[in-house]
Amino acid sequence: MKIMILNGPNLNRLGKREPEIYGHETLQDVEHKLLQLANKHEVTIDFRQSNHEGELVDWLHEAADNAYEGVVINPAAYTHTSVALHDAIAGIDVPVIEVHISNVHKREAFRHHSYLAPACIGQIVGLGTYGYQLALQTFIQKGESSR
Ligand code: CA2
Repeated sequence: MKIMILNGPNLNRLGKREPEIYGHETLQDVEHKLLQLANKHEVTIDFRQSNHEGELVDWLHEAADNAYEGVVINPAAYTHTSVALHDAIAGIDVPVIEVHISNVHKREAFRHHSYLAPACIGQIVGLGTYGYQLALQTFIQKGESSR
């Protein structure tokens, strides 16, 4: 099983500032934990980050064209702005789970709306970087129960 894990703008800076909101882990730490989980289940993960909206759109298309079984995406600020990412997710057959490290609903009003959520199978919010593990675990379980 192949799962793509996508991270949007500025998440390459995770762990380097605002630890009170996002914690101390870096994106590399997050990837490392996900790899440990994936390896236990013979799952391949493809972990990527981009600061460019179009690149994230291209990767969603790639997930569909290359028969990935799921995508986990933290779209970061594009969550609240991107019709292009909504349309990309709505236009592929691959199930997508949206993850946010922080509880966006406890923050500024502009973070309360997600353009992507209606196109995703689910959303995990406010559980820190553990949200990525929960999302991956969801796809692992889906894969194992469909065998
Ligand atoms: O809580 C989340 O995961 C967010 O997707 C993070 C985005 C924010 O725009 C969303 O509203 C919620 C921000 C990503 C930037 O993250 C940084 C973390 C630490 C240092 C610098 C950037």
